[in-house]
Amino acid sequence: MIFKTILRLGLSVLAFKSFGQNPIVQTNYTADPAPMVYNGKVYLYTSHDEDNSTWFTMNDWRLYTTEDMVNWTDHGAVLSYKDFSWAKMNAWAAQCIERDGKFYMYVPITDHQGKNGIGVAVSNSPYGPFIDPLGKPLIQNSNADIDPTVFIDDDGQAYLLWGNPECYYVKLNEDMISFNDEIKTFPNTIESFGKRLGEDNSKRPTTYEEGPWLYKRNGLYYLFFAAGPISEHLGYSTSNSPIGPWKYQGVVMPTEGKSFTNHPGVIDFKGKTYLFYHNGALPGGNGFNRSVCVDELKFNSDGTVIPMNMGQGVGDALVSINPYIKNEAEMIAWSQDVKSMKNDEVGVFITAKKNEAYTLVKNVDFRKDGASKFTARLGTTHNSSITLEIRIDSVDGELLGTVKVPMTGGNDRWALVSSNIEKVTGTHDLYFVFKGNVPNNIMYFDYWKFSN
Ligand code: FUB
Repeated sequence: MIFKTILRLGLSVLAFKSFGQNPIVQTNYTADPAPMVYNGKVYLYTSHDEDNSTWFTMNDWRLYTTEDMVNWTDHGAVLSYKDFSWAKMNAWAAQCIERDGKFYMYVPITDHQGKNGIGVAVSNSPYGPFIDPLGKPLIQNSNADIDPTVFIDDDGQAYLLWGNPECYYVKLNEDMISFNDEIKTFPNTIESFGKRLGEDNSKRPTTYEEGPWLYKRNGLYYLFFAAGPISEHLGYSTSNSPIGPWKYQGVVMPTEGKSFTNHPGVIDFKGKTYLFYHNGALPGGNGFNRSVCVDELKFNSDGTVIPMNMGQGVGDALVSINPYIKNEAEMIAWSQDVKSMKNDEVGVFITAKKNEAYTLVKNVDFRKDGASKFTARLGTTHNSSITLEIRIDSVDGELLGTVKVPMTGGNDRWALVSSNIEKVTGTHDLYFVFKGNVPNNIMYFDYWKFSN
């Protein structure tokens, strides 16, 4: 008993100092990260590569949220190109911004005539529903109308920037869905965006390629972008104004990670700056099956960026998880062989695809009093022995309890199951391990909660 307590104490200390986990979403392929900070939370909007894509097959935009930068809750698709009456396809890189309690999502899509354009959809909540107020593109300037980034300066002026192979910009009106100003292009000079190397650069003289992201720090404006040649790296330029003139500053992140595109998104959150990007690092990953990652972005004292490589992700959670409230099964720090899905019955839930699939929730604080009971909403279509194991600190760590999953018959039918467990106190990483000797779709899992 004493040995067990010492072991647990040691493991619970280890749980505080842990390694990060990139890519941050494993339950779907995600790309083109667009993080937004609102009311103490990060809202991460992503585009979505459909499974087994061999081209940019992308139909909707998904949302993930976190308060601790480690456990990400999946809210499923919050907008689709189908929500725009004029759109035919291509839900590519988007960005959402808040103004006066409303949320504006700028999206590139292709219309029924095959022309690209940038639409806007508006919601009263960051979770949607988002509605297209215009019924037509906000911007239809050229076929280069992709990859919008939106930024509101301290004086209240909003700017929309976008484009490949040039970067366009326009000042938005206060309503965020119209503009009076002329659309302009940043001069595509070597001084602004750096000399493009290694290929015929007569058409694309600079490194600027696509995916602009406007960001301000200590009065200096940064334009991060995906840069060429060929397989993309991330570069950046700076200016004293959000509309240039820009001065090229160099590479932020070199080309790496099994995807020929990359795409930056930068935010400040709880005292640190984070760079979101994508690669092809998940199993089955490549240039059309991409995954969003995040690492801390650091600066020199003169404001220049310290170049970085794709990293491990954020290691230490910024706050702990409270196990005594209803927690969604789709709040995940890491997972294996799990897919997230959504239906009208329960919203977003997860499906364990294979025997020994698991999810990890980091930094769960059971406090001094501890927990001795576990409750979860579950289901399976199999009537053989399907179980959910509750373990701490590693996937084969101490077993707190095993729950038998009742056969409910489908993911539209669920059972609430409670079970006594070994008492657990203190802070731990929590693993849910799904077991069953059936070929696929072992079980469904909607939410969980501990009690004492
Ligand atoms: O995701 C489709 C396209 O790939 C985006 O628009 C580009 O930024 C690149 O990431």
